[in-house]
Amino acid sequence: MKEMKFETKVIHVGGEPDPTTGAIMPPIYQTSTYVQSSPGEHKGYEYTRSHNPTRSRLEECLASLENAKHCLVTASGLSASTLIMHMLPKGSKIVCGDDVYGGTYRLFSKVFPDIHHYKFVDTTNLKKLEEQVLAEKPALIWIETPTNPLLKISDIAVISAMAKKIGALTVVDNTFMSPFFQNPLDHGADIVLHSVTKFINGHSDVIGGAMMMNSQDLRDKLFFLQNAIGPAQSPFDSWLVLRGIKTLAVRMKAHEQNAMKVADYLDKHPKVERVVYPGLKSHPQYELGKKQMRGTGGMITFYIKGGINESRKFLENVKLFALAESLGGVESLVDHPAIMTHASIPREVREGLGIFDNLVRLSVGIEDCDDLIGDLENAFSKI
Ligand code: P1T
Repeated sequence: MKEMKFETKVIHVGGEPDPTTGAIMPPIYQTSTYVQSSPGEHKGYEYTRSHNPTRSRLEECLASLENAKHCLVTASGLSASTLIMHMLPKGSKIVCGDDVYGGTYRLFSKVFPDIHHYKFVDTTNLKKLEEQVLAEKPALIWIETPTNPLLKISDIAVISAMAKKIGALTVVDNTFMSPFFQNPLDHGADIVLHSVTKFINGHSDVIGGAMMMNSQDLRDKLFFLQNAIGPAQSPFDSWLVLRGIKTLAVRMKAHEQNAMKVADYLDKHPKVERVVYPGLKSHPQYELGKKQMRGTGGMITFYIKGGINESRKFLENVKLFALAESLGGVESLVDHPAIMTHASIPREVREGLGIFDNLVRLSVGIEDCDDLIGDLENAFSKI
């Protein structure tokens, strides 16, 4: 059969009817363990921390969406990141993008600094990055692209090639684009990581993570650690993601359509200082985005004219946009990175990057766009 298109894979890979009953929806194997006929003789499943048939279906689907040979689904995005860090020999050097999710920054700067050495650098500046990589000789380069929350775009192909030259691994956190808009392994990355909690699940009812890779060796090392350390996703959560993922393609198109209109609206608004959205020509890496992404996604960051008081007024008055951490669900969310998702980054570091008190992040949902813009307009009128 011809290679299936994305819209078909999300529904059919891992979504095959149950062979024993014909049930069109896969069963939830809500079990912790599996019966063995003789010690060590089983049907490939021993214990749900290591394997579960519902999770295996999700892994099969996610691997196909990232054009990967393997996928491991974990209990959260951060637990996937943790496993990658445990895979590196003690004392490894890691070059990490300077603008990453606050929880990733916290993990690297507060949990692992006694084990590894981290350098946070601007991975959009390739010349400077190359100098730093050649000087540091890191074991791993970690990029989020586009970044959370500033939506900076890094060149996956160039950075992966740079890493390969010195024998380093490249990890790309692809959470913001989802596999629908970007496939980092196709550009040379070694591991692609997702917070499944976000667009992949899409319904704000699951926490999960995933790592996709082509190397059997990387897969085996990470699988060993997942089993040994224990952050496995529950069968019910895997089933919910299998359900949510079926609409990933239609949802991503709708997120993008709405986000483009909202970005245009904000761009013209007299109370907005600056809008950052990969679909706006004013985005500093607009051309690179067009080269490595198939779309521009549902995330927008903008600066309100003023400071914390103006931000608070705006955030207290939105109604459809819920003021909450997280992103990527069908419903629109709004976040204040400095106080909420990126609070664990020290103020001077945060402000050095451009995460000020007047920065607002939108996860544009798939509601009617006029209703969303009406909600924003009403909140702006209260400032
Ligand atoms: O929340 P968890 O599933 O553990 O995923 C962590 C994570 C990893 N990578 C990126 C790019 C992320 O945005 C996140 C989680 N982010 C939020 C909760 C947030 O509101 O930004």
